[in-house]
Amino acid sequence: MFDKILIANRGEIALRIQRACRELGVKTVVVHSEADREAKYVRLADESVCIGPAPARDSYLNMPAIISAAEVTDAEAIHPGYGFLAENADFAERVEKSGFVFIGPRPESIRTMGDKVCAKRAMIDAGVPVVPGSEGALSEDPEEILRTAREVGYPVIIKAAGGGGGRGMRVVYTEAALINAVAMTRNEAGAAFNNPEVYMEKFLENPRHIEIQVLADGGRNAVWLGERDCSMQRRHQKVIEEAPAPGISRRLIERIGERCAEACRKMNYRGAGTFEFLYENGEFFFIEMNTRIQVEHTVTEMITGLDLVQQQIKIAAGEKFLLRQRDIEFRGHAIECRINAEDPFKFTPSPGRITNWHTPGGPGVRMDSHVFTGYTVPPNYDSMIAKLITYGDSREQAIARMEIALSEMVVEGVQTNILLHRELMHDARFVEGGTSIHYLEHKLSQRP
Ligand code: MV4
Repeated sequence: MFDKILIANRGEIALRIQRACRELGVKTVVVHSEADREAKYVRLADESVCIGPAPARDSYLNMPAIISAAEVTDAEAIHPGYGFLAENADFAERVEKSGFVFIGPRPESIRTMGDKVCAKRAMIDAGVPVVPGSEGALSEDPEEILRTAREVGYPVIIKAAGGGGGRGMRVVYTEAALINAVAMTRNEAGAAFNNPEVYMEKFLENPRHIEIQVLADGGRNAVWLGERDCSMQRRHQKVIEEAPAPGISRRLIERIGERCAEACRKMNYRGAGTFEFLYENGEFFFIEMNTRIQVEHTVTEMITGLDLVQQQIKIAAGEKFLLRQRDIEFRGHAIECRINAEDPFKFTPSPGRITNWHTPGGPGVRMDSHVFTGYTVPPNYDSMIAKLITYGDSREQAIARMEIALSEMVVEGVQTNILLHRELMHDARFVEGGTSIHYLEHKLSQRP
C-alpha cells in the first residue's frame, strides 16, 4: 500500500478520499486554492499545499503546480477525484512520467473514452449495445450524410466526437435541416474541443439515463456493481440518483452488466469506471463511458457494502484484486439528493457564508459534505455543498428516510434546493419510479 497520497481536488470528494486513505493507513496531502485555505478538510489532512489563486485554471487545473506539490511532499500517488483533471489523459500521462501513480485508468483508456467515436467503436467491438447511427465519424460528403440519416431514420442527433456530458450536440428532425446542422455542430466542435469530428445517432425521444458501475484490475478481472438511475436531471446536472433502477428487469441488468465487465477485460481497463446508457422500451443503448469515480458512487456503495474509493486506491497500488462477481450482492435501495447552494427558482449559484448548518441522522442516513457552520461557499466552483444519501430495505423506505432527513436539515446564509428535493420525494411520478430524463425540466416548466 502507498505511504502517502496527494488529493488533487476539493470539497466533499477531497474529504471522501481523505477518509478512505485514513482507513487504509495512508497519509494524505491536500492541494488547495487560495479560496479553500480555510476549509476543514484542508486542516484535517496530514499536509496541505496551496497551489494557486481561486480560479480553477490557476489551481485545480494547474498541472505543474500539482505535480510539484507531489514532489515536495514526497507523495507516491495522485487521486484526481471527479471533474477538474480527472479525465484529462495528458495529466494522467504527466503524473506517470513524473514517477507518480495516477489513481485511475491508464492514460490510453482515458484518451479512447474521451473521443466518443473511439469509445463507441470500442463498445461495438466488445459486444456492448450502442445507439444505432453512423459507423464512426460522419463523412464530409453531403450525399453520404443524407443517406446515413435516411438509414438511421429521423429524428437524428449530431454529436461532437470531442464532446460529452451534453456539450456539442444538435437534434435534427428533418432532411431539410440536416446539412446545415452538421456544419454548425462541426464548427462549434472545432472551436470548443479542437476536434471538428462529429457522428450521428438515432435520437431517442424519451429515454432514461441508466449507468453501470465497474471495477477492473487492468487484466482479466473485472466486475460490475449494479446500475444507477440518474434520470432526474436539469440541464445535464444530475439532481437525484438511485440504485437499483426501479422497474427494470434484473435479468436484463445482469446481461448488460456482464457485457460491461467483459468490455473491461477486453480493453484491459483498470480502476473504477461507468458505462452510461440510454434506456428506452426495454432496451439499453451505450452512449459514453466515464473513466473516473463519480459523484453518485455513494448509492452503489450503499447497496453493495463496498468502498469504491478504497477499491480504486488498492487497484492503483497493485494489490491483488480479490473481488469476484459471485461475491457481490445487491441489497436494499439507496437514493442520493445533491444539495446545491443555489437560487431555488432561477438555479443560479448562491455562494456565501453558511451561518447555521445542521445535518440529519438516524438509521440509513449518510451525509457526505465538507460544510460546517461558519463555512463560506466560494463563488468559483460547482455549487454542490452536500450529498445526502438514504438507504432502506425498499425504495419506499429510502424515500421515507430521505423525506425525514431533508426535513431535519437546516441551512442558513445561502439558498439551497432542499425544498425542491422535498417536493420530489412527494411527487407522484417520482414515487412511482421510472421517470425519463425530461421529467424534471417538464415539471419545473409547469410551476406557477
Ligand atoms: C442522446 C439523447 C437522445 N438520443 N443521444 C446528453 C448528454 C450526453 N451524455 C448524451 N446526451 C443525450 N444523448 C441519443 N441518441 C439524449 C441525451 C440527453 C440526455 C442524456 C442523459 C441525461 C440527460 C440528458 C438530457 C438531455 C439529452
